[in-house]
Amino acid sequence: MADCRMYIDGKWIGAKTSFETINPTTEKVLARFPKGNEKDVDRAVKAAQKAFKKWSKTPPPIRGQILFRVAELLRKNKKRLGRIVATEMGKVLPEALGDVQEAIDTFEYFGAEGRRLFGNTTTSELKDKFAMTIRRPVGVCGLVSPWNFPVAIPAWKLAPALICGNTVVFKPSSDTPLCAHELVKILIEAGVPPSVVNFVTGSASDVGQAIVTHPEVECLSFTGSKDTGEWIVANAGLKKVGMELGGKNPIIVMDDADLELAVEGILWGAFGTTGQRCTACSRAIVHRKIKDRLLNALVEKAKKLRTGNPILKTTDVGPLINENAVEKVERYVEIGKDEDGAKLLCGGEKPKGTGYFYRPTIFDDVEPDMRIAREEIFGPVLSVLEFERLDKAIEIANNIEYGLSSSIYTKNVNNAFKAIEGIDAGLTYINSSTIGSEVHLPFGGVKKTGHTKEAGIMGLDEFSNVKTVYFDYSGKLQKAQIDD
Ligand code: UN1
Repeated sequence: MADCRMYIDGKWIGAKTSFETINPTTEKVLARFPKGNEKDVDRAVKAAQKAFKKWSKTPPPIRGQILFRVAELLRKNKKRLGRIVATEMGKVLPEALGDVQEAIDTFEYFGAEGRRLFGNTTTSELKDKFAMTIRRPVGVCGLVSPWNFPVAIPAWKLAPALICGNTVVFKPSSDTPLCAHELVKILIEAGVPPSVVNFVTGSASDVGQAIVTHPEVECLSFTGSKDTGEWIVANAGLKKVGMELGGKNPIIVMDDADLELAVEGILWGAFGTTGQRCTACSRAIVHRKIKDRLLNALVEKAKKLRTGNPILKTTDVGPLINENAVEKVERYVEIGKDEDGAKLLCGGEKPKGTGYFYRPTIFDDVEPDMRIAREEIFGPVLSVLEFERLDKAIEIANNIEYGLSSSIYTKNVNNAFKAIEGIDAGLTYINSSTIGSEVHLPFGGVKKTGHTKEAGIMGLDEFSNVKTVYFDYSGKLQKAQIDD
């Protein structure tokens, strides 16, 4: 069993105590990691601060070359890393390889930003005066990442943070430290200078809290639960904070939709990654006229999905991340069964044997105000709701506190545009599922999902400060708003 280390101030180091990362398929220990503490965070922040001076002055195209090398090494190691993702996180191998691919794309995208990092130039009200904006690094960034995209989401944060000239303290989820560890090793091999990236493992209450409250951390980027996000906002003081929190993402299916396509999209959105994406489809809002037909096909296919070892080609749905996740799903299934009127169509149980598995589960006749229609379950549970008019479907879609992803299946272009305009969400897909964003487009939500955009050009905003520059070459005092 691997005994792994943290990476602080350019050195791999251990700690007095450790914790274990578990394979959710076998429930066996995969690796041991140091349980870092406040002191480790402080050393990491000080090291990052020291490294900031040089790194922030390194020309962005040179920083970009290092990011390209990271992408290259990720590509070289894609198969190996994909297997680690599938083993430690539990998503099926093709998706695990996709996770690594998303990281490759991200490092390439932001590597190329080294030759752009555009600001704006504009006019001035006054003569002989020039005005522009430039991007400046923020400083030491604390990156706190989740387990569900254990390579891709750290990449979403690391790549833009580094290209903008920041140095970082990176705390991975304690459920997937091994994936993060492999990524950090690649960053170092690619030539990221010592102390520019510091990697501290340990609990949220020790390491996470110390990062969030550290006075020298200027910027925080967090992806995870709403409750933790709220705690961070309340405790981060005046740091620049980026948040990507939960979702309860709807797919609306109109009576004019291609039903086969809609069924595929719902299955993929609800049960891909075992429902453990912020973008997972957890509500299907279906037109009354076609609901029975759609549900027959959906339930038939959901029943056929095979749970099992994510490495095997014969597996469609891998395990949940840990025992707590299974308990949470079980709790919500009980809530669903107790909610007056909701009908369990399939699933609703744990298959026998080892591993944190749960059968793909569908509830019909769910009403918009039921808890299973409003709260994030983060597992393979789909609630089906019914509507007759599109404006009502949009109202149901919006009847939640989150606003991350959404989708509509329709052949009518007017319906599509009404959904684009009407649904309160950061993403709306037409005739495809709620999952599968691409790295060169902004990703993020509205409402209680948080309002940060990651990825795409807007992904730079989280990790840079815009400076406005006025350049007066008139040689005299000119007064804006006063002089002609
Ligand atoms: C997440 O679940 O937090 O759009 C991220 C998608 C992926 C990213 C999901 N590209 O489903």
